[in-house]
Amino acid sequence: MKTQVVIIGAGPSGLLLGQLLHNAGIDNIILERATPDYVLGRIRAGVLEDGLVSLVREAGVAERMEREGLPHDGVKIAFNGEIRRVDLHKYSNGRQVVVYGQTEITADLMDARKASGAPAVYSVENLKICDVRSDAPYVLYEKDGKQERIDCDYVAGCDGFHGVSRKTIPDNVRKEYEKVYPFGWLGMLSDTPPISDELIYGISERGFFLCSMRSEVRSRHYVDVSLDEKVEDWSDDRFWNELSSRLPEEVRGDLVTGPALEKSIAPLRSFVCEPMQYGRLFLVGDAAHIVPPTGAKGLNLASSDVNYLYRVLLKVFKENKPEAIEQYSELCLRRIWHAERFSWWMTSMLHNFGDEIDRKIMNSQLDFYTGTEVGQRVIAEQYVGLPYEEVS
Ligand code: FAS
Ligand code: PHB
Repeated sequence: MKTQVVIIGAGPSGLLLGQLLHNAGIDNIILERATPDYVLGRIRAGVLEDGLVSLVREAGVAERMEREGLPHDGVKIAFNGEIRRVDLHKYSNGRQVVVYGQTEITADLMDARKASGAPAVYSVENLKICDVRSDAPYVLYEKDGKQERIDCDYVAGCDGFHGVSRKTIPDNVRKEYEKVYPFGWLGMLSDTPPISDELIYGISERGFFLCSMRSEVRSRHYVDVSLDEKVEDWSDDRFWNELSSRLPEEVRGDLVTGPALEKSIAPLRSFVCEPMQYGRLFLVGDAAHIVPPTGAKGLNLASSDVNYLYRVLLKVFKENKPEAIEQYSELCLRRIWHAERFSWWMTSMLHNFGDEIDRKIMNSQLDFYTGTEVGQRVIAEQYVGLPYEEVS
């Protein structure tokens, strides 16, 4: 088989890229090692930057997001027992975020892929990326025990942190940067009404909490836990009691508890791989970078990579500018490092690292950045998302 772009991975990166390329008449195939149900079963992000919202609209897959997504003009931050609101709309020059689950976007993109008739192969095994330094790369994989080969012009590695794409770049070419945090987030999804009409991030004596949502009747809550915690040791009651103990007095009475639909612990890390391309292989999304979820950037960074690779491939295939690929990695990394810093900064302010003077300094940072116009602007600009650069 021959195609123009092989996309490895059918998470949000792969599906969004595939839809944009298909709409532009650029042939592509998506190869995914899991089943569709497994991909949809992973509960992850919930907050969409305006850049991602625009890209989903451009892909023609925005109908349900427009109908069910919740536009948010502000976000709340609780510390020292009080809650302060950051006016995202005012301090990002009129922009906003949309609360709509990654699972929903993935489902919408899967439906669009199926409706388009463009190929997506699930449950592939032993995938190998070959000859990416040549002008005729190819991908080998097995499906139902049969060896398959796809010749292509380019390979998009949208296969997440544990995929094969990043490791295809030789060790002596690849530089990896990593910071592992001494805690994880225990998250719970429940069909209970959110405690507030906007997200509340908070830090208490007992630790971090986040009260988020998926709709007006479905909530997503998080508390930070030590890395040796096991999700099976957290009953629903234990989770709700811990969350309640971390909430400021003024909202504690508004917490509605209920049975968990899903519960999981996610470790926190900052990670970047440079460069994000090697010959005709491009790394996209979690395949190249990871952020602690405190800044709601993971899915949104994947989306900006998709935007850049899509625009670069449009130059290659529609304007006959093969040299356009050279700018991909630098374009992505400029925005990635800003998001890495913001996510690290929000994590450092909103978690207890055990050092008393650190906590006092971080509370002073929270007081300044939530209590002044200039401080709110710094948070709002980054939380809503820095603009995408033009692709030349
Ligand atoms: P993904 O990991 O989503 O998708 C990669 C796909 O490639 C997977 O379907 C995988 O099965 C497939 N794959 C892997 N190896 C393959 C191979 N060899 N062959 C074929 N396919 C292969 N972000 C936020 O913004 N907010 C959050 O709250 C948040 N919470 C998270 C919680 C957890 C537990 C995790 C792991 C991540 C979280 N993230 C969050 C980040 C997350 O949303 C990612 O940024 C997002 O899934 C990135 O999408 P992809 O780049 O498509 O990678
Ligand atoms: C979520 O709703 O899952 C969520 C929201 C904001 C974050 C992280 C997770 O920063």
